[in-house]
Amino acid sequence: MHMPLEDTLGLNLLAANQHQAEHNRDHFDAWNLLCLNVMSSPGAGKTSLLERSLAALAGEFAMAVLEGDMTTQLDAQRLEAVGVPVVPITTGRACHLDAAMVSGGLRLLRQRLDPASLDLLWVENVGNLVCPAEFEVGEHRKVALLSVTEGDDKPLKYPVMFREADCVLITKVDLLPHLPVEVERIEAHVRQVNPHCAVIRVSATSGEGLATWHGWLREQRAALAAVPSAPPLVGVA
Ligand SMILES: Nc1nc2c(ncn2[C@@H]2O[C@H](COP(=O)(O)OP(=O)(O)OP(=O)(O)O)[C@@H](O)[C@H]2O)c(=O)[nH]1
Ligand SMILES: [Mg+2]
Repeated sequence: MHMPLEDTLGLNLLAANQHQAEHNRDHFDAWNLLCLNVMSSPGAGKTSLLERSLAALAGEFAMAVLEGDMTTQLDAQRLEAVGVPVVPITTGRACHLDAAMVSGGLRLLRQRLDPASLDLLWVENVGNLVCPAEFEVGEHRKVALLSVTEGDDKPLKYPVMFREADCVLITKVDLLPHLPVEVERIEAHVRQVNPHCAVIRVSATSGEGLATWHGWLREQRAALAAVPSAPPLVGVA
């Protein structure tokens, strides 16, 4: 059977990305560093949540951020202001981060600090509900945000990201009293495509749900720490 050329190229691209992603993960494992890939459609509240979580967890975990954005460094500046090291990754025309871009970001991060001194590495992906889910970057956990303003049908219409997610955060729940949407229906649709992920309602504005979200993070960090660490890798990421 002949496969169209564009399909073959697409599969090669994904296979090459997967290879690099596994290489990145080997480094994260050797550094005993939990890497989280934070994804959502534009404006669902990734940076706002990170501002709150970085500030809340700074005394507990050593953290850094790789900040993916197509053109600006606005989000990187917002997160630097919290006092955490941030490496901006400008993707240009690309609508997602890939594993090679994250590897490049890691090289820049290593000029500033020793990643083995970190507990958590956050990757804020480019705002897009489709493409980031197709490209692993070496993360241990995928966190997908879905704001209540997006409507309750999005998990069904854009299932890949929600199917892959380890945790789905229903964001901006402070706005629920003003919207014709039922949060239970959003959650039911998430469950329909992914029965096993954690689903947590949060608001970066009111702080609702943040304690539960941070509890989930602590569990993931503890689970990684419980795995015996890999032997140190030589060479750059
Ligand atoms: N009411 C309310 N607004 C929020 C909340 N979280 C974020 N916002 C607002 O939503 C808008 C987008 O938030 P960002 O944190 O920049 O969203 P983002 O997902 O990082 O956006 P991109 O990086 O551009 O994809 C901003 O105006 C925020 O103030 C929330 O919990 N409640
Ligand atoms: Mg952002």
